[in-house]
Parts: sequence; C-alpha cells; structure tokens
Amino acid sequence: TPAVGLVEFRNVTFGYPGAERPVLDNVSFTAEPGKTTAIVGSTGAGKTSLINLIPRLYDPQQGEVLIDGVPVSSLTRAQVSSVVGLVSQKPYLFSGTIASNLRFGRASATDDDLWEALRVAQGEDFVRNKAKGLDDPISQGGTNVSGGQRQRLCIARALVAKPRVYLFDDSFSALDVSTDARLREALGEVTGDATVIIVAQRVSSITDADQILVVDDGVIVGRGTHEELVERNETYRQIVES
Ligand code: DUT
Ligand code: MG
Repeated sequence: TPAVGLVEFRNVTFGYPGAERPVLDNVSFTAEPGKTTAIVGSTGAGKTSLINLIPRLYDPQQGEVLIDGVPVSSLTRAQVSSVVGLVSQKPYLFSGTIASNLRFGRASATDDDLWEALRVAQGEDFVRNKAKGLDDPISQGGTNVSGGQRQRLCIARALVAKPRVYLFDDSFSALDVSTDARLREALGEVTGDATVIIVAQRVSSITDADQILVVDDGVIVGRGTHEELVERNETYRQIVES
C-alpha cells in the first residue's frame, strides 16, 4: 500500500557518537499528512539533528521514529528515501547538469516535471536564462550558482521526487522575503496531502503553519499555532522578537 506519510516521534533521545550529553531529550510529536509542522529554536537547539533522524542519517539511542506506524529503524535508508524528501541545511549539488541534479532520485522525470518543480521552487527564470537551460553545467558542490539558486535547485529536486514527507531544513533562508513568500505559496499548492516539516530561522516564514514546535536545548518547550505560542510561550516570544 502506498505510504500516507504520518511522522511520529515517541520519546526520542539522541546524542552524537562519543558525546557526553544527548542533543535531543525525550522528544515526542506527530506531524500529520496534509499539514505543515514548523520547528523553530535558537542555533544549536537540535533542529537539524531532529529532522535528520527521519531519513535515518542517525538513529536515536532511545525511543522511536515511525512513519505510518512503522519504525524507520526497520526500514533501509533506500526504503525511507522513497517516502521522505530531505532538503538539507547545506544543500548539495553534484557535478553534472541542472537536469541531472534535479533528476537525482527520480530518473524517470520528464523535462516538463523538472520545469514544473522549478516553477514552484522559484527557479524557473534563472534556469531559462542559462545558455543551455536544463542542460547547463553544474560544478561539484554547485559552486557556479549562488547560495539562493543552490537552495532553489535542491528544493526543486525534492519536488521532482514527489515524496510523501517533505523536510525543509532552513531551506528558505537565502531567499529574499518576497521570493520566500511566493515559494511557500506555490509549495502549499503542490504538496497537497503530503506531510511537510519546515525548520525555519525566520519566524515570518512559518506563522501560518498548522503546528509549531519550539525546540530549546534538545527539548520541545512549546507547541501550538503562532497565535497560541505568542500568547503563552516565552521562548517563542523571544524568537519572534529577535
Ligand atoms: N552537533 C554535534 N555533531 C554534529 C552536529 C551537531 O555534536 O554532527 C551538536 C551541535 C549542537 C547540537 O548538536 O550543540 C545541535 O545541533 P543542530 O545542528 O541539530 O542544531 P540546529 O538547531 O540545527 O542549529 P542551527 O539553527 O544553527 O542550524
Ligand atoms: Mg540546523
């Protein structure tokens, strides 16, 4: 049966190998299909560590991460990758063309699929302006495109794969406010009933999220909508004001 994409953390505690203290302590939450869950918190709070547990870049020492009720620890990374699309905080492009970078993970995607993903990711114009369009070369690490263009290509790559679960780790930070707003509006139209988890530095990016988790020093110290958290969560208020 096709996956739905319900993500669940049950009492997850995680520390990096060799470290004294865990970076996540007893984290529990559910991220539902068709909804956007945002994760906010100061630098070093554990946001990246948290979402990297979903595609099994690491496994927790205690507790469980589940997708549709199945522990991800019982799935191979390839199996998880077919359901989960991670746009990592340091978006990575490899040596090849724009097209080969976008098709990574879904070789069967047509050029139309790539253009549609670029339209949503607000990358259509800059790729159209390239001499060879989709066939324009990308150098190792994507050093021949700007940081914001790199981010948009990596977002487009995730969209091409059409996963059930989208993970965006600070993926909109290099975009100006208006591009960020256009991108998220287009994204909302195409992600549909998929599960969307967004780590955000800029709180203005996520005020409309269905659920916001406030992470502080590896612990979820608040959860709710923007309005609820502004009302009753001091850590959230500090982030909003910063
Ligand atoms: N950490 C390690 N090893 C790693 C990655 C992170 O020890 O390979 C530590 C650094 C930090 C904590 O884990 O004390 C949480 O890091 P994470 O990258 O999860 O924090 P963040 O919330 O994503 O920070 P930022 O907003 O700067 O991306
Ligand atoms: Mg991070």
